Amino acid sequence: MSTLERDPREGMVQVLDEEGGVVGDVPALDDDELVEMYRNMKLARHFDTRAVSLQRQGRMGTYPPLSGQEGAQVGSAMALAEDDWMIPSYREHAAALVRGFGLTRTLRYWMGDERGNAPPEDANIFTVAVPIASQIPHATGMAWADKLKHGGNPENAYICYFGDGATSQGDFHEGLNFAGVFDTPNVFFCNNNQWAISVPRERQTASETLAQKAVAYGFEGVQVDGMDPLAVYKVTSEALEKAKSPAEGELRPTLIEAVQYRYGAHTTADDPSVYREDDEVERWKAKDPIPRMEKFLRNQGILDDERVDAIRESVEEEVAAAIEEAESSVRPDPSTMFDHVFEEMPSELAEQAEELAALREKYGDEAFLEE
Ligand SMILES: Cc1ncc(C[n+]2csc(CCOP(=O)(O)OP(=O)(O)O)c2C)c(N)n1
Ligand SMILES: [Mg+2]
Repeated sequence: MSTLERDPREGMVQVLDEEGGVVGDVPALDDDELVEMYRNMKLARHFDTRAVSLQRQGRMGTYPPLSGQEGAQVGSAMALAEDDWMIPSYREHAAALVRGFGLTRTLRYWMGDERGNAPPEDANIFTVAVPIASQIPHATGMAWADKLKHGGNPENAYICYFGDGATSQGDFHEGLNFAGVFDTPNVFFCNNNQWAISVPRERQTASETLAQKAVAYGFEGVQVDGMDPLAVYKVTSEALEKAKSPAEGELRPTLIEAVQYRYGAHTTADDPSVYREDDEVERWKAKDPIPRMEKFLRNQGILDDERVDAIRESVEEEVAAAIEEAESSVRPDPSTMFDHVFEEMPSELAEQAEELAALREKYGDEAFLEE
């Protein structure tokens, strides 16, 4: 039986327990792919630590940390076929790097450089979405377009990421409702990290699970341990497969609720110590996806001290190179901030652009720089 055919209130799908022991069916990945999964999570964790530190040093404007969420992001992104599409929120740097949206781009974006918001031509990934849940109807629309273009048989699947807080937005309802009615090839991937800034999961909805919201839209909803990358990979693979080739009588869309935790602040502009207790964070750290995967790989004889050290070193080098590249590129001209908002610039924005140009002319750019 597929892991999707369960009651969405039945509990989380798991493959690894918190000690890295096997408690479910291990998905069919070869040793190299398993090591790649581990390395991607290590890369994301190290990147995250460095990015927070860059922001604290004034080398980056703001940044939304992802530590704790690597298992959900890497496990799901690795399940995508090359031509499938990823529609992210603003915290999916780890999923994005798996999709070919490199770390340098992510750094540039959070350094205020719009060039960092341009996906590479050959990577099927959409731009970062900051307005909560706005990407969900976009993802449904993209999937529906694929279906219409191919005579009712869509070629690709469309995975859309959003948070627990996003499930309270109208766009969530509209996107999922439409997907059910038009039977679009979507995977709705909810990163339930327990908090929407300072609003806890239990203040978000009286529903027992977020996964069960799928029942009302007529398709499957499943809860997965989001800190178990193998369980996430397995559930996401099945959902992507169903999106493209459903069985007779089955609807294409799935809602996945990946239960996990954000260890850090919502963004570097937030202070979580005012709304949550440290022991809550410590309790979730005991479920950390990285040591869990490492123990599993060591038990299987796939990783040893030497390989672990080599991975750590290569990850550190890769992140250092991305930072070097992002910081060494010429900073964009401030006037470009008006360029990519609308196809045709509305008059208020044109006025603001002119005002900025006049001020620069009058005082010189030096006057705008901080000491
Ligand atoms: C439409 C909209 N309303 C409010 C905000 C401000 N805001 C930014 S992030 C956030 C919380 C989102 O929480 P969640 O969906 O759980 O995602 P997470 O940040 O935890 O990944 C809010 C309210 C916004 N960006 N967009
Ligand atoms: Mg959240």
